[in-house]
Amino acid sequence: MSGLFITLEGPEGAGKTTNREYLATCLRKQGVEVVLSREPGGTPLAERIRELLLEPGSEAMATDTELLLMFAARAQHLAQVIQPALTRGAVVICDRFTDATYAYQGGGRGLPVSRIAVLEDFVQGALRPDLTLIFDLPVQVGLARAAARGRLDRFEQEGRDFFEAVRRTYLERAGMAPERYRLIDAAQPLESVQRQLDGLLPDILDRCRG
Ligand code: Z5A
Repeated sequence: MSGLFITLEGPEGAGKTTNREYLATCLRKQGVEVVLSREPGGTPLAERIRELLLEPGSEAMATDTELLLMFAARAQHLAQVIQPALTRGAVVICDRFTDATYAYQGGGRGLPVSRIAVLEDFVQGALRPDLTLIFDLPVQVGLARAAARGRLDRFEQEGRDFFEAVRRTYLERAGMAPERYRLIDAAQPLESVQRQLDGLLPDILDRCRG
């Protein structure tokens, strides 16, 4: 038996956290076992790595350090949570995964795609998400939502160009593999975003049963 691996992606303030619960509730109503998680994080050890990554510190973090910490947290998360859940046939919904590495460390920080791809193969083997929902919205809308929450983390302190590159990278990746990606217009009011998710449910349920 093997489950279904769904990842939620998008720039800041796109509504992934808000909508992952909604999606999980819809699937659970249909009798599906859902495991909800997030990256970086998802296990106690990976959550400690997350703190290192998000906390604005006095020492600047080297770009390669950031990349390696993302994949260190991912290796732990895969071993402890994602792989076991998929093996027993559950649906895993993960708030960010390796597309975020391509978008933030690749697009945002400018690291070569080839370096990320090497680590992706090393840490994940052949595992890739079955379906990736990209919550897309204009950068300034997402940043305004994030700013309204108060204190900014280490990534949220980046400038507009960084987040434009992040968004562009997500859209480019979605364009290269349309069978895996679904774009959600996340600038719409919440009810409209959830209607878009409702529209994806039949396909997701088919994939669960397939
Ligand atoms: N990162 C990385 O660089 N490389 C990697 O490989 C990975 C991650 C895996 C994780 O922080 C950071 O790590 C992230 C990328 C980096 N960068 N940052 N910052 P995080 O998990 O805290 O950050 P996030 O994933 O961007 O979460 P977020 O900013 O909270 O965005 P969100 O989860 O998409 O949005 P939300 O929390 O659901 O909603 C934000 C606010 O908008 C909230 O007040 C909502 O009530 C509101 N909202 C949501 N939807 C709507 C709609 N439709 N209308 C109006 N208001 C809305």
